[in-house]
Amino acid sequence: MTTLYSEQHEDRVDGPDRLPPGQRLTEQWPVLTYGATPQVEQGDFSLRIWGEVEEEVEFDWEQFLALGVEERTNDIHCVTHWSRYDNHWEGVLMETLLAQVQLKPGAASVMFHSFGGYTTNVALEDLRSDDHAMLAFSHDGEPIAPEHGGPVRGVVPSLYFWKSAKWVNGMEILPMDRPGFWEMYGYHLRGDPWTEERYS
Ligand SMILES: Nc1nc2c(c(=O)[nH]1)N[C@H]1C(S)=C(S)[C@@H](COP(=O)(O)O)O[C@H]1N2
Ligand SMILES: [Mo]
Repeated sequence: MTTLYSEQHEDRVDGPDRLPPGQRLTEQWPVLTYGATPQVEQGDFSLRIWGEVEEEVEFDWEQFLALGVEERTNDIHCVTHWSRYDNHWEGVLMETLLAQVQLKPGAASVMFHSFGGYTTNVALEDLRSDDHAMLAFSHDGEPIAPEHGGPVRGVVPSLYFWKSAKWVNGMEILPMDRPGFWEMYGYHLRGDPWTEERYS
């Protein structure tokens, strides 16, 4: 009985349905930042959405929260082979954010911009088909720590975690995918963990 239970348990936790190929589970939450951690207070926060939109918009902290807060629990998969299960996030869904602008007909992709200069691109189709994608301000019941991207970070759990920009302050709508920071250094333009789109 004991053996059977633990086999089932392992299967549930580590099974191929849940852990993408080439990944290992960690209970820790590693910090992966290129460069220094920008110190961003809630009062410094603003989010601008611009580019292929009829009219650009900008939200401060209060306005951002007033758009509507949702909760999601999901797994994150870093291209450096660690995965972490059951991250509980609170934030504003991408769907809600994108509904704040009228996209021009040619809109195809979003470049996330961060305090400190980091960028990463995600196709609109991938953002829209991920109903967990959001800009989050809390993780496992706590405000997101500065080293993990607080006050506000992207969470796009259907793609490798480098697509989840920390310290987000802008979403630039593009007519086509353009490589962001890591993508320019050879990371994949899309980054699907299930088909191991690690590098291009
Ligand atoms: N602004 C910014 N966002 C970033 C990064 C970064 O260096 N700067 N690193 C990316 C990478 S490579 C990963 S794996 C995750 C790591 O997030 P964590 O440090 O919270 O684990 O953030 C992503 N978002
Ligand atoms: Mo990463």
